[in-house]
Amino acid sequence: MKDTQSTPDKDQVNKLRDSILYELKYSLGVTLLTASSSDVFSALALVVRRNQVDDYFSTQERHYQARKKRIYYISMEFLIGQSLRNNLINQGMMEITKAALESLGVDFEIIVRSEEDAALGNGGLGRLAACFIDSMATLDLAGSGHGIKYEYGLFHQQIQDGKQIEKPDDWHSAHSPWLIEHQSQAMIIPLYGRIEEIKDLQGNYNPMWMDWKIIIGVPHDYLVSGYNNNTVNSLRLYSACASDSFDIHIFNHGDYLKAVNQKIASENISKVLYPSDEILAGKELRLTQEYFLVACTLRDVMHDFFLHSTDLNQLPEFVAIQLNDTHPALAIVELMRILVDEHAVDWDIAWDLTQRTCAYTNHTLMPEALEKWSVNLFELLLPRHLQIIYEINRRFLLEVHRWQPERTDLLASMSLIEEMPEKKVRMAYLAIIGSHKVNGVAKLHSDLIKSNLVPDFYHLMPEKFTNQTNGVTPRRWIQQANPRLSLFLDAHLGNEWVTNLTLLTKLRSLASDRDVIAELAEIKKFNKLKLSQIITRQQGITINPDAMFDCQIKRIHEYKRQLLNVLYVINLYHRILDGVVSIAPKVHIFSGKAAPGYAMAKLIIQLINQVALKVNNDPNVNGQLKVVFLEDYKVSLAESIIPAADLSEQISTAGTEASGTSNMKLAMNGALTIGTLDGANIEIRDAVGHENFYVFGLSAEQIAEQRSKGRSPYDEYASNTELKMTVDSLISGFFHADKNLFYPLFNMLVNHGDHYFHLADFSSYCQAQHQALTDYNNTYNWHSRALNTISGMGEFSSDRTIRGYSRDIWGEDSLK
Ligand code: 26V
Repeated sequence: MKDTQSTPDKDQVNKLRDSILYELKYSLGVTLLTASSSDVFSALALVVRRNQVDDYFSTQERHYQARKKRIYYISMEFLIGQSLRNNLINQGMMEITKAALESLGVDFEIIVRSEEDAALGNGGLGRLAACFIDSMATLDLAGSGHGIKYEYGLFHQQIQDGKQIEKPDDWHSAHSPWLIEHQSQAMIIPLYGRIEEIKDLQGNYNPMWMDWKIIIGVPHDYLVSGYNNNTVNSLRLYSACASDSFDIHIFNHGDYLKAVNQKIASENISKVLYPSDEILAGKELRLTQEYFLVACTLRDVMHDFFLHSTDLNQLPEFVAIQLNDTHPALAIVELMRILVDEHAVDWDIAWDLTQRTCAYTNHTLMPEALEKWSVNLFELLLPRHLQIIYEINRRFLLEVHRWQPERTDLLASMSLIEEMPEKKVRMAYLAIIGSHKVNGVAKLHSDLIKSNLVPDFYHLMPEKFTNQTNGVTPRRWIQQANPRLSLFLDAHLGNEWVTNLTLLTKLRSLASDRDVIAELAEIKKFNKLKLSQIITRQQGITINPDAMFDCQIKRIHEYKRQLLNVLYVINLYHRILDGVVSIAPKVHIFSGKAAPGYAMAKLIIQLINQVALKVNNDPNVNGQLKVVFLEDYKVSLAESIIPAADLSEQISTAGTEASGTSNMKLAMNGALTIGTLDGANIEIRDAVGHENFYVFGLSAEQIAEQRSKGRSPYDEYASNTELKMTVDSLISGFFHADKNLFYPLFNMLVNHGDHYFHLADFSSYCQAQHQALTDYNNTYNWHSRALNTISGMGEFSSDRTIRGYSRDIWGEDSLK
């Protein structure tokens, strides 16, 4: 069942309609009359899945016959969002489905919107993984994602009295029509236990991992369709299930209730996704999750490999394992254990094979986000793996010594084990030495990895370090999110842009065509009207759709500087009240979640909401300025905000945002950017033209210099009257009766070093904002620049990124 023409074939439509009715009746036990929207969604999804299954088997067979190298993308997070619309687009079923639902008298939009987001990720890192599996399938790579089937995804955010409240996200995965459970492929994962130091028959040291407990991993396949190419790959999500013999001793001793309790505890492993920025120290469950994912994936890796070969020396020819951050870095150790302990491969050979198979992507320079796990915890949970890590480290430090015999300090600073204050395993170092490639996610970030994060590792093995600038899938972020823009692109470029995004450059020749610009302006207006309706529905705030929509949508974090944005809003508000400025109407839209334990980020949310309350209800503002905080940011909400944005806020302190990906999504949809020279912003600015990017603030180099020299935020505050007035209003009672409420923010800025340089960048930010607002008055010119922005964004497709990984890291040559 595929769309072959724009008006779908009647027989095909009827066939699809019958299939939907069949699934409603026989899988869901309802009739059309009694079915809810979510029943119809499930029935339709089952039909779509059936189509995918056929393509899946033929793809697997084809890849197997071609002896293609298999790519295993291991990630603790896959932020999928909704799948129905995406699968209909990629499977070429959109028009038929619309017609079939219409013939049933069912509203297509209502059905699509009734799907719950699969929020198995925190933010950029998880969404990147989701874009990558889409691109791997579209490029017909034999690439699968491997993750955990969390029962609870990222928490839902509610705003009560301006404050964030977290609610559990039970996404009913047990009933998801997209997941195919494979009980018959369940695998046994050992944990805990002890090491018995014994010798084998030849008298060689042969330690045995004994008395372990058992967890069962059950794989679930979520099918991933490529765009219009009949390729279907999979995302394998493993859930943990207790074994009857989880702790055989307790059962044998007859303590039934204790044994059952332990069973329940072991099922907790796949219960919930950890929110990022949570302090992980002592979080045994998180380390267990990481090992569980790695152990299950490697069972699959070895199983698939042995279908092709029994010669383990060929492993790197058939297998590439990509580690999405250090979270799955234990794959390196698990692979060593499998090779050395289970297959008696010589250590040096095993190490060479492991390095040639694995590669590691770093996603952050923030020291607090670098994983370190206590040695004691390792000892308890994974005693054999700890031994292997020690042996890897012993050999590595010998190499360091041979490299720089004089520099004895390196033996401590480069060791996989941090000694003080508590013994810990440095996961990033493990990932670096166990991989043949280490990549950053934007040029600046990749340079900073080499110069600041791990310079000694870089000098020891410079050939390992590379860059792969992030990208996003145009199927979801243009075609699905912005159907009108998509039609506009089809009309002016033909449909090929969907898989060859660099064709967007052809738009440049249209940037002075008044009709084309009017068309683009109309599309933006339509998307803004739609978003205004969502805002009114959710917040009861009315928005002028002609106002400039200024959007900052991402996790709330001090380094991303939502606070800088609010300070500007406060300043603008004061200036409107003072009658100093009369501005074009403007709406500042924020959306994003703060980690539940991150007090400062939560306070920033509260500040945004208090400022919104005051500004939106002040008659003196006269609707010139509105502030909106949209609650419960998620992929599906992003799809509504992004097409409606005029200005994209990418204002992190230079040198802190590894890449950013909302910067790409917003620019592709025609927003101009206001931003710092950070992450991928630098490459975006070069691509879209400097005249379409409002750059401001200190550079990463200047920030580093000021950090080492020392600066005085207090002087910056005291010497700038505009800034002082703005910052003082945090504690004047202007925005909240409790003057002390926002004192921690004031204190952080003025007395506690303003670690993220809000005060230093404030004036330059205000200037850039002012320029953008002035320029917005020239409507034609603005939309013409929006068109130029879109035309420059071709290189930010995740297809380009995946080609880069294939070529430079995976050695997969089918794409050449
Ligand atoms: C840390 C932790 C620690 C606590 C447990 C859960 C958890 C989950 C994630 C993280 C680190 C997150 C790192 C991250 O998301 N980096 C982002 O990666 C994006 C994709 O490369 C990139 O665009 C963003 O700039 C970068 O912040």
